[in-house]
Amino acid sequence: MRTQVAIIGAGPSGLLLGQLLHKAGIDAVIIERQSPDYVLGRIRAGVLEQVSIDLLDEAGVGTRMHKEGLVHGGFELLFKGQRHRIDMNELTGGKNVMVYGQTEVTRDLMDARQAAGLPTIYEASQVSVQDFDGKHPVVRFEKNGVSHELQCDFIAGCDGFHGVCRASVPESAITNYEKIYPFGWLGVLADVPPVSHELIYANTERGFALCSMRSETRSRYYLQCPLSDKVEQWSDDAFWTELKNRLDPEAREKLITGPSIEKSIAPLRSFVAEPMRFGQLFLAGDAAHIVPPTGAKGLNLAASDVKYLASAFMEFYAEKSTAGIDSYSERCLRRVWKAERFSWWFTSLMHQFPQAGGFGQKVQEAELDYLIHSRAASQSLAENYVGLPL
Ligand code: RFL
Ligand code: PHB
Repeated sequence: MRTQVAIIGAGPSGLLLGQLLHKAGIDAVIIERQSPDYVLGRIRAGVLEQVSIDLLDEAGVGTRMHKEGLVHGGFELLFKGQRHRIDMNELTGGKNVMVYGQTEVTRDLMDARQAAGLPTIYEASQVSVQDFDGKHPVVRFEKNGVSHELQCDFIAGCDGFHGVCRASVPESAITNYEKIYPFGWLGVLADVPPVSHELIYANTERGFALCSMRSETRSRYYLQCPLSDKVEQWSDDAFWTELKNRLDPEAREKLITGPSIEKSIAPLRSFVAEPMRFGQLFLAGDAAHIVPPTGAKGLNLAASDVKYLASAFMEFYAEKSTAGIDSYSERCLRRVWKAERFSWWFTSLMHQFPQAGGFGQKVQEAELDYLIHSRAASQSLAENYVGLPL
């Protein structure tokens, strides 16, 4: 088997890259370890920046997003029992975000790929990437017990944080930067109307809470929890009771509860691998970097990597230029580190840290107070939240 670009991973990064390359007439094969249903069953991000919206449009998969996605021009910060609105739209000169779940983005990309008859090999095992330091990289994998070899010009490592691509790079060629947070997020998805029409980020003495949504009838809520907690320890009742404890009186009153349709705990981590290119192997999305979800940047960073990578490959095939390829890592990392900084800062501001004590809580409240009363500070938050320009 031979193709121009072998894409490892059919998450949002891999599927979006595949679609953009297809539009540009570049052949790609996607190799994915899991089944399509497994990929669609992972409940993750929910907020798209304009840059991501534009890219999904460019890939020709934006129709349902524009119909069903919810445009948000602001969000609320809750602290000391009161909510304060950050008017993103006004503070950024008219910019908004779109609330549209990662599951739906993935489904739209999968449908488009299938409709175009493009090759995706699901449930591939023993995937390995080889010879990417020379001109003839190879991907080897097994499918239904049969070994296959895929020859290509380039390998795109879109295989997430636990994938095989980053792990295949010699240790001496890569530098990892990492910060682990001493808590996780317990998330619940439920078919109940959202408590408010905008997102609420809550800093409370009991820990952080987030009220988000997927539609007018489906809510996504999160609670900061100890890393040692297990999902099985959290009944639906216990979740709703704790969420109410972290909300202001009005939201507590309005909150509609119901059976959870998904419940999971995710650890929080900041991580960057540098560089993002190794010969003919390019890392994109979670394969190269992780942000804690507080700023909703993970999926959006994946989208901007893919934009740079797709245009680098287009330049190479259309103009025989390696300029885009050569500057890929540097261009991505400039944006990545800004999103890392923002996600770390917003996480630090909103969560309870075991060691911080009363002093830490007071400093957070002072910063939140500053944030809502200083236009410069709210503007900086809004500008980062809607997404920095490419
Ligand atoms: P993905 O989505 O992890 O997809 C990678 C794909 O690669 C496959 N794979 C392999 N395929 C072949 N061979 C191998 N050896 C392979 N190893 C792995 C995997 O099965 C998978 O299908 O990475 P991608 O495409 O870069 O997309 C990135 C986004 O998924 C990610 O940034 C966000 O979801 C991060 N994230 C969140 N971001 C937000 O903005 N808001 C959130 O609320 C939010 N919640 C989350 C999250 C990430 C989570 N993870 C990764 C644990 C919640 C969780 C639980
Ligand atoms: C979500 O809806 O899953 C979501 C929204 C905003 C975040 C993180 C997660 O900051």
